[in-house]
Amino acid sequence: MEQFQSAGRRKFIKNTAAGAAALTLGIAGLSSFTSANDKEEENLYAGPATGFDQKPLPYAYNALEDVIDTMTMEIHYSKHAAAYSKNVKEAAAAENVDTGKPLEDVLAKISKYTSKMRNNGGGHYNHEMFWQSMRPKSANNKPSGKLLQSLESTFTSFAAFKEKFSDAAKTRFGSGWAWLYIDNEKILKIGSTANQDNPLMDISDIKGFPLLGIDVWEHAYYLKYQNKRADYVENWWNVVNWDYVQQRFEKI
Ligand code: MN3
Repeated sequence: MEQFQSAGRRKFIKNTAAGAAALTLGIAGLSSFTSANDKEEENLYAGPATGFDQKPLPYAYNALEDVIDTMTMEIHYSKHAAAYSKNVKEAAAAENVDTGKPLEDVLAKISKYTSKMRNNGGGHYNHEMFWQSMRPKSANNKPSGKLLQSLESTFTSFAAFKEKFSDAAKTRFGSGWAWLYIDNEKILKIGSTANQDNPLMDISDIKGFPLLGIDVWEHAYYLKYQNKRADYVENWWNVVNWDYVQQRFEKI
């Protein structure tokens, strides 16, 4: 294993298929190649990595109609989010970023890039995650298993977790996101960020791996809810895809 523990070897691994596979496997896979000194490199990945292109929406524009109206979903996905993807690729071309590599690599060092990269890289990552983290409304929608246990032990109950997360979403001033994330000590935390920042960014006040985020920009809810952000947040719980959140949780 000696050879795997040098910085040179790590760089080599990151640039090969084995390195890509290690990233895709997440921490468990990556840690088998790395030493205790590599924590900084390990702690932000829970693959599969995010690309720079927009993935197809995993449901129809009208699939969340009770909670998010069709027109909002269509404009949000095909205009707002599409623009973030287009613009982050422009920024990548201008700033010599290889778009074949994970977007997470850029976000972790976003202080070294332009505000165009920060706003659009964050915007693209956040929305790619947001679409996956929702699904059509179901009754009694809640997590299960280890994720539920962890939420209950950290926040005392699932209801208390929801209340705290909702408060973060409702009180974020102006445009931004509220997050459930795991910090670098592996503790579940709730927080919010302005604009398109997220906990992966080195410039963020809250740092860690995001498990669940809600978009509280007015473009996410204004057509249906107008100024009533609290109603949007309350309804949104009905469409959270807890299976997806659980997948992210299990990979970190
Ligand atoms: Mn948005």
